This record gives sequence, structure tokens and C-alpha cells, in this order.
Amino acid sequence: MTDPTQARDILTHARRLVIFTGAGVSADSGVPTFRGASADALWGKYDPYQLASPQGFAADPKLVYDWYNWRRSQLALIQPNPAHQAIAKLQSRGATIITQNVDGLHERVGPPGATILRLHGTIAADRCSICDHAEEIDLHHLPALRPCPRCGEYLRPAVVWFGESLDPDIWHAAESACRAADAMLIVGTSGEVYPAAGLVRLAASNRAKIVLVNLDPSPFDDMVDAALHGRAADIVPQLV
Ligand code: BV8
Ligand code: ZN
Repeated sequence: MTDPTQARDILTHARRLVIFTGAGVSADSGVPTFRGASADALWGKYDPYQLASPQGFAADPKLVYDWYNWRRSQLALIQPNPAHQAIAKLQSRGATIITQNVDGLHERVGPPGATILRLHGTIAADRCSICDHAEEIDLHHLPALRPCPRCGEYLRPAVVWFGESLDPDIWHAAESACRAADAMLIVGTSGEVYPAAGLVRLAASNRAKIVLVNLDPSPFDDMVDAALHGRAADIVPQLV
């Protein structure tokens, strides 16, 4: 692994740090990554990009809803890992978290009330696609697919599906944080999903110093100041 000293220096001297995370930060907690999901015996035969889409839900709402309940049932048994803990420490020093994850693990260890910009929503709530009715979901008492009590449309997980636009307020807040950032820490993302992945280039073009922690080589390797390849739970705590 590259010497973490330079990475630690960048994070220590940062005044406006943004932390950008993907499924890889939760992998050491046992949350399957999007790619990893295809390895699962039960759901591996389904294309996660198909299941995570309005078309997929329209075609078979029960199949898609059950897939989310399967992920929720996994999350009920899972705990944040040392990477989440270390990131929460940086957050308590003023860092902004921008996450693609819908698993709620950052929220579980973050300083109470601290803002986390959830680009792709949360799996711990349902909402109606027609009226803005929404309901929190208790991961230990999962409801079944059901109609919206207000308009009768099926309720669906409060996540952003492929082909759906992100919440404009959250997106604009993420863009402004990356424009203003003097440093960015990227943890566990393949950088393949847009517009989220574009935030790295935005921070780089504003001369933010960038530290990357990822198990595999990533498309960001050649635009960062320090690239550390390995497990987030091993590496991120060493940087804080
Ligand atoms: C939209 C919620 C427009 C649901 C998710 C430009 C170019 C190309 C395509 C597009 C484009 N613009 C838009 C698109 C289409 C599409 C897209 O990006 N497609 C890709 C696949 C080609 N984007 C969209 O559809 C977006 N919407 O553009 O709307 C629009 C505008 C107006 C009007 C209408 C529409 C919406 C995208 C959001 C989709 N929802 N999640 C759910 O979770 O069920 S995306 C979902 O997948 C995750 O949130 C995450 O974003 C993504 C998975 O990526 P990663 O998190 O990076 O995970 P991955 O498995 O890929 O990689 C894990 C990495 O971690 C690996 O690199 C691995 O090495 C590393 N790792 C593994 N273990 C560890 C580790 N690292 C450290 N430690 C470890 N232990
Ligand atoms: Zn409704």
C-alpha cells in the first residue's frame, strides 16, 4: 500500500473536507456492493440495474419490493465498521459526507443532527411516486408491498432509481460542497454511476487535494494526490 503519510497530511490540513463514499465503505460490514450483489445466490440472477428502476417496479412491483426487503433484512443484522467510525470523527471536525449509499450506516455513527448528503436516497423509508406521502421503515418489522394510503399507488423504497433524477436540493448542496472543498476523501466507489461520479472531477477542477481509498483500481486513480488500494476498514482509520 502506498505510504499513507501524504494522505494523512492532506486530511489533517484540510479546512473544507468533503468525504465521497460508495458501496465499498460498507463492504467490510457485510453489505454486498452493487457488483457484489450479483454474487448472491438468491438475487444474483437478477440485474440490479433492472431491479433498481421504475421500469423494473412497473413490470413486477412485488419482485422489486421483496428485493429491497431482502437488503433491509440484511441491514438489520449489520453494524457500521471502523471506516464508518473514522469518517464520523472527520465529520465531527466539520467534514461534509456525500454518499451514494442507501444503507444508513453513516447515519448510525455520525454526530447527531450532522448533515449527510444522500444522493441516492435511503432504504429505511418508503414513499409514493405520485403524491409525496412517505413512511419510515423499521428494519426489524418489514412491511409488505402495499398501496399508498392517500392515492392508492404502490409505495416504493425512498431511493433514486436508474433513470430517475436526484433530489435537486441535495444535488446542488453536493455540488457547492465540492466547489468549495480544499480536500476530498473518496472511499469505496467504482465511479461508474452519474451524475454522482462527476463530483470528483468538480472537486479536482477546484484544486481540492484528493485522497482515494478503494480495494480495486478506479477511474479516479490518475486524478488523485494519494491513492491507497485496500480495505476501507483497514486503511481509513490509519488516516484519521
Ligand atoms: C439520472 C439507489 C437523469 C438504488 C442507485 C452519464 C454517463 C453514463 C450514464 C449516465 C449518465 N448520466 C446518467 C446516466 C444513467 C445512470 C448511470 O449512471 N448509469 C451507469 C450504470 C452507467 N444514472 C442514472 O440513471 C441517475 N439518474 O441520470 O437521471 C435524469 C435527468 C432528468 C430526468 C430524468 C433522469 C440515477 C443514478 C442512481 C441510481 N441509484 N442507488 C439502490 O441502491 O437500490 S446507484 C447505486 O449503484 C449506488 O447508490 C451506487 O451509486 C452505485 C454503485 O456504485 P458503487 O457505490 O461505486 O459500488 P460498486 O459496487 O459499483 O463499486 C464498489 C467499489 O468499492 C469497487 O470499486 C470496489 O473495488 C470497492 N470496494 C469493494 N470492497 C471494498 C472496496 N473498497 C474499499 N474497501 C472494501 N472493503
Ligand atoms: Zn400516494
